[in-house]
Amino acid sequence: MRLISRLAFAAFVSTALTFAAGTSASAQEKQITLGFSQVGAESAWRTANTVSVKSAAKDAGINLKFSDAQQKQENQIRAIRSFIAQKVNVIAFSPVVESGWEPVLNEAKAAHIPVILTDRAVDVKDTSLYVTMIGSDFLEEGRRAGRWLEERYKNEPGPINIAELQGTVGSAPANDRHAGLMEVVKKDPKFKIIASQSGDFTLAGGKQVMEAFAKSYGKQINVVYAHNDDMALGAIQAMEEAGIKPGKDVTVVSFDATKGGFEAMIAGKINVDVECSPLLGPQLMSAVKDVVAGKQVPKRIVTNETVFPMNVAAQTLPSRKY
Ligand code: GYE
Repeated sequence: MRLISRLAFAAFVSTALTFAAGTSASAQEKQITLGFSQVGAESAWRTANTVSVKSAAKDAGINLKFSDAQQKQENQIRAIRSFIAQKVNVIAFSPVVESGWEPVLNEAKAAHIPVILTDRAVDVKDTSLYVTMIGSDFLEEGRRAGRWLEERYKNEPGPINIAELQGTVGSAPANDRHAGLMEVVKKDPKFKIIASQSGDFTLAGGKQVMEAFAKSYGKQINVVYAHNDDMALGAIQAMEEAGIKPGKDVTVVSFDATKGGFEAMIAGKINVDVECSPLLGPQLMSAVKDVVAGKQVPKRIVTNETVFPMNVAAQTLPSRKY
């Protein structure tokens, strides 16, 4: 009896060990490697996006190779080529600008590595060069801001002079946030864009451009239309230094709705913040898994977003996640 049970126990242990070894080996074989090329670290939005991608990869058990392009397209192209050489399973990237991607995307296609776009779009004729695009509808964001301005100034004769702080030249959010605003305001000639320049989505850039705008146009400016919160915060500093009261003398419209943007709304310095969510990591990881499993994914996955006028800022800030 004793001998039999000892033998049975030994057999059980050895089966269990073989089984455990077997599963861990196959789990390792199956681990997905994702190469991700990030734009840079230009804004609070971007920092939150990076955290979201890294933590979602960890949660999903995906091996992430992360590369920061410091806002330069050539660095992104180099990173993508290196991901191809490393034979990663999937490549994802947030393209700094819209144009110029065909050659490297064709290289990925030739290597049979699927590409997922996150956050920003590319301008390519052959849309089979990427599997899906996950991110916001920047054109709609621009229209939302435009509609808010229409409503805000509906009882004023104008002219309403707008100074625009654009994001990175050639980037999808800069192109589309500009186009969305134009769609709405060009219907009403009282709205005039009197100045427009890029502050590259950074606080320092926004401040510098606003200093120049304040010098050239001073009190003529009715609205500052900043393509993101960081530039709006920089512009606020420049206005205050120039003796202009942001939020009062000048209506400040911004995008992203980061905590910094909310704090400025609570302080009465940003009048409206159009939301743009950077928390794309979980959606990206589930798309990566689906693509590797050969499942069909939608060509466009749009983030759900809203608009926050300054009067809801105080009650909303505690629930903000970025
Ligand atoms: O609005 C800005 C960031 O591509 C949506 O990039 C993103 C933009 C975001 O630098 O803050």
